[in-house]
Amino acid sequence: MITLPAQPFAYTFELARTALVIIDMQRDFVEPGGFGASLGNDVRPLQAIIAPLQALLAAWRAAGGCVVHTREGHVPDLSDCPPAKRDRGQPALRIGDAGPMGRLLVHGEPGHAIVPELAPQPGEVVIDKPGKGAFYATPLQAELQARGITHLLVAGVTTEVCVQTTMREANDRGYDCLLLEDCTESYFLAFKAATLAMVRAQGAIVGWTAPSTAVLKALAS
Ligand code: C5J
Repeated sequence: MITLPAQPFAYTFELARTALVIIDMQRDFVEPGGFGASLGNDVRPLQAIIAPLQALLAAWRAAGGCVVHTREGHVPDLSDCPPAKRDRGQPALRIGDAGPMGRLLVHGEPGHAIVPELAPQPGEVVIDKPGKGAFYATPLQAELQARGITHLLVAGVTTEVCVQTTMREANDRGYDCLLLEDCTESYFLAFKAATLAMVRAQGAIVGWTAPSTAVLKALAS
C-alpha cells in the first residue's frame, strides 16, 4: 500500500489496483486552431501541464501502473454528437467543421490526437468518449473492472469540464479518485481553483487532491 499527503487527508492506494487516467490531452484542446480555441479560449495555460504530466507518466509506466487515456470526439458523420452539443453557443467553428488541424473533435483528424509528448503506448487503454464524462457511452468501467482497478489518479483537461465530470462519475461508481493539481488545467483560473476546492470539500466528497510530486516521491520510496 502507498500513502501520500493529500487534501483533505492522506490518500492510500495499491499500485496494482490504481489507474492513471489522463483526460483529453488532445491537440484540439491545447493547441491554437483547435476546438478549445474555436470557443474563444487562450489555450496556452493548458500547455504548462504537459511537462509535469510527462514526468509523472514516465514514472508511473516505470512502476508498471495501469494507464488510461481518453479522447473527446465524434464519428465522422457526427451521429454520436447530439445537436444540442454542436449547436450550443456561437463559436467561430463548430464540432465537425474544418479547421487548421482538420475537422474539430472528429475521430482520426490531426486535432483529435493526443499531444505527442503524452502519446499512448501499446497496451495502454484509450477511451474514445462522445461526452464530457469518460464513463458515459464508453467501455471505461468494463476496462477498469477487467483490471481490478479501484483507485484513479486523474489528470488532464479541462479541470471543471471533462476532468470534474469524470471524477464525479467515477466517485458515484465507487472509485477513490485523486486529482493531480499540477497535471490538470482550465482556460479559467478561477474554475480550476473552485474545482479543486469542491472536490476535496466536505471530507473528500468527490475525492482528494495532491501535487504530482507527492506521487513521484511515493513511487521513488
Ligand atoms: C471541454 C474537455 N472543455 N475535455 N472538454 O469541452 O474538458
